[in-house]
Amino acid sequence: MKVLVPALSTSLLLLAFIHPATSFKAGDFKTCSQSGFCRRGRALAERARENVDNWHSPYSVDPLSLSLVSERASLTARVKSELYPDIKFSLEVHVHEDGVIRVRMDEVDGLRKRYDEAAKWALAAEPSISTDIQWKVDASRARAAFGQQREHEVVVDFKPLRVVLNKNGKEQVVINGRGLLHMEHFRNKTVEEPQVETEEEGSDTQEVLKVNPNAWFEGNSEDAFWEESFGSWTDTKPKGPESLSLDIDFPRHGHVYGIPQHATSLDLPTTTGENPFFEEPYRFYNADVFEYLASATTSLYGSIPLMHAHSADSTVAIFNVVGSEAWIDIAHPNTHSTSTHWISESGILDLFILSGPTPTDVFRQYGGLTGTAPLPAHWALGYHQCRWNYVSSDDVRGVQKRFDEEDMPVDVFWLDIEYSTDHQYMIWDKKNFPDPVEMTNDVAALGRKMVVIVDPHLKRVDDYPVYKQARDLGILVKQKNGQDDYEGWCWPGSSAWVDFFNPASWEFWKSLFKTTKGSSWSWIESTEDIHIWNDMNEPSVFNGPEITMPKDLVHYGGWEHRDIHNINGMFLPKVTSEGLIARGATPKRPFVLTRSFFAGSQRYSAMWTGDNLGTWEHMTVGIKMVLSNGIAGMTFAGSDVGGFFGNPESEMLVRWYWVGAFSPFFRAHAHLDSKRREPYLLDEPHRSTVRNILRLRYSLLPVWYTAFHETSVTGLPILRPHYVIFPQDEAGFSIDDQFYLGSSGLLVKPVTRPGVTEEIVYIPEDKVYYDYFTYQTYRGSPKGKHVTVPAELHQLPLLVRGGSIVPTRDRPRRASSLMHRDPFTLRVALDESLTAHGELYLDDGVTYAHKEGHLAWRGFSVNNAGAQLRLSNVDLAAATPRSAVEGGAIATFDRQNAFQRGIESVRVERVVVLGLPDRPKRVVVEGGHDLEWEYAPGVAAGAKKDGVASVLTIKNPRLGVASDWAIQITL
Ligand code: NBV
Repeated sequence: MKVLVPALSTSLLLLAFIHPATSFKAGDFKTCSQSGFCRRGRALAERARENVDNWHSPYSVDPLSLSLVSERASLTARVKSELYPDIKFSLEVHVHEDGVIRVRMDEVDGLRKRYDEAAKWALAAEPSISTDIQWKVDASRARAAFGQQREHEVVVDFKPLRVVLNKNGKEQVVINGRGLLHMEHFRNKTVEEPQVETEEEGSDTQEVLKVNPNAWFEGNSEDAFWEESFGSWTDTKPKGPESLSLDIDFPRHGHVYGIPQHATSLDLPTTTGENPFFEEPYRFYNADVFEYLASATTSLYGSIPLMHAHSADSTVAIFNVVGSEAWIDIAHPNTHSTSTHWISESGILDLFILSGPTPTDVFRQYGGLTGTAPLPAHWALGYHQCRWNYVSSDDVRGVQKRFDEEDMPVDVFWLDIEYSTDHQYMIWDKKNFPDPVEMTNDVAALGRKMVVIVDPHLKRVDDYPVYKQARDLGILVKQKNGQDDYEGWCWPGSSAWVDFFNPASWEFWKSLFKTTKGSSWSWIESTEDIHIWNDMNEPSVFNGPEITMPKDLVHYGGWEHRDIHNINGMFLPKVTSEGLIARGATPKRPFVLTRSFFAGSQRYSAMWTGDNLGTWEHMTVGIKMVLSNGIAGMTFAGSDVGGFFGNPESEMLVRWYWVGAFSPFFRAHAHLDSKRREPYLLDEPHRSTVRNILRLRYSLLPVWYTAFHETSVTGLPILRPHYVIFPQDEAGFSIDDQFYLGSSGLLVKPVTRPGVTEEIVYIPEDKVYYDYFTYQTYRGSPKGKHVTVPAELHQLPLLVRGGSIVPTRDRPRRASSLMHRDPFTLRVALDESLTAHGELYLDDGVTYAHKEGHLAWRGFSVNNAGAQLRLSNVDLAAATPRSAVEGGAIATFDRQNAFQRGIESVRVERVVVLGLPDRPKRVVVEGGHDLEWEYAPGVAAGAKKDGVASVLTIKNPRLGVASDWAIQITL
């Protein structure tokens, strides 16, 4: 193995001299008070608070303008502001078939147009507006009831304008209830000089300052209307003020979650009100934050404006589709209600109210709007080994060799930016990577893949074909004059960026990934085993304000960067993944990892939490961030194992592997300056522990894949926080350090502190749970219970919920692709009534044949018929074909599909039944032979006391994993 230094020197130099930050600097990014529109928004809220008795919203609906669209639950109306009687606003309220309400408001016939395309990019499809819901209108309001029992009702109050979601007559979501709605209208810059009038009174001459009559609402100054400076930067604001302030309250919900990405707890802490936890509002402004803080409301790399509001009675959500910079204040007027204030810089109001009423309903509704994460390639769920950088093709080969020598499973090797010549992505640095295709083939020969980085900044040199073509096509982001290409500074030096809002860029970008020669340049020095990592797509611009693009740059359609900043990052992975799908003769599932994202990004890519630090705090908050991203759709998520920056000591690294093994996306990564820390470099016993962790991940791949299948259909997150599974258990509402893995029944509590030997796990229900490794039982209680579980470094608190059946593949393999024909073990964790249920989803893991029904989806159940337990394996795909794939495309399911035929010989090799009350008398295959088994007596599922559970092991029952059968256990 050669260890090369030369390729790194450029980046080290750039890092030292160009990257603007050397550690997190608060001054690099704006606070609310440094951002004009946020300042104005917060000041408005402050005036309302100070003037609460006289405060009213100046906005009202003109009842005469009301129009109801026949046959559709749509209402449109004119809205007026008493502040500016000549300015017109439009309002639309639609009720969708699935219990979602859409509220849109825009300025009509204004001097300019507000950006109105955020939803176009976020939504997977245009929602269906209900046709069987009627609006009822009287002089003061319009209302429409919906839901199975018409228990929900949306009310539009006319004066002042309020939109309310009621359930059983009680307010759940109130928009503009506190009168903070303010859509700043477009105006001309001719600022009136403050006028001074001279009045004669008696003999004295008095000077009276004419007070702005709207000052009670708007304030008296035109604060940062037309220009704003930050550091050495000046943001020219050619459109003037156009921000939107909006209060959204949840009078019956004491907990709010979501609005990723921020490094905070899942249950979002307050930013205003009495004793706010944070002083700054949550900020959305996708940013490359160097060494971000482990607890802060500052922006990070992605923005998803989805917020869940939760109580023991119901869950609702709001999805405020805004693509510009935005800030959100949260307060709890009391323990059972939440007030929020959203302040965004530009764009129309386009707000979805998701009526729930359960978390599962909210996930279905949000998945219906923005789509679900599609089923990924199976290999993408394996272990990914990354570092900045593996410096040569021989380095890659050497790392692969070491994994194999140490019998450590791994699926993917990654290449960071140094594989490229002068950071011209897709152009190999031939000195160090002389044989990229052969290198990839050497990796692929052992059943593995490569992921290679492609950043969005293009080196501005004519001999870089990607740049040259983009420039010649005229698809680069433009300067504020709208004509000239924008030039910024990034890894390659002087750089340009493709404007992916321009449809002409899409085919161009997609065609780059063709591995065969065509009419234009494409990456022929790559193979279909290479997948893509998109970094720096916030976009990161080293010499730009807040390390990104100036807001007054111009994108396709004449929109300013300000309007679309938070959406921008979503396009690179979108178009890249489409390119990967299209590159071969047979479409294959792409893997793209993105750092920046917006609502809907889950349709195209996995994400990771960026440049975390190798600290316990970052390990801890990474789990919370993955949970939070997951509830907002970005469920294929993880954080860098080991921490990007720093050199974690062995204990921390091992704990981080436990965390990673229970993250949907499992990748170790390290900064250029860090010491090599591949797991085979660890000393014993840590090396063996990590080997076992990796093997555990691989043996649980059937569980992960089944969970990904479920998420692709339902939108439920892979990692499920407590409130999602136990929505009525108040004690679980703030828990974000333990979680369930899909519907598998596995409950995980990773250890994220040093020196721990045991950990307290919360069991939220009156059920028996089993230690996954030792079969020790832990009984909950109706009110929930904390139990102490061993958690030394080689151990993980991993419990199986009684009533679950967990399918695993326990043969250690060096890569997941070698497991496809491996037999299964079923771990049956009986509940007190001696029943259990589990699922297993399988398909080829690579192509889209599953969408044509080439799949196996099995349901395992134990039913208790008195003296006999019956473990059955049934076909769920045949029973509910429409739920078998994302989008419900399969109408009838062919049990003889090619995939099923291909796995006819794949067996269940072992069944382990935990918690039987007694040694069985007989174990037989229904209608067939006696089975070989052994029994270790122990604690029964229904026993009062805890101990090691009884274990029945059925050996090699020789039953097909995808065929119908039943095993009878006679007690
Ligand atoms: O491409 C280099 C790194 C990458 O390793 C990391 O994962 C990204 O988050 N990249 C950021 C740019 C440099 C950061 C200092």
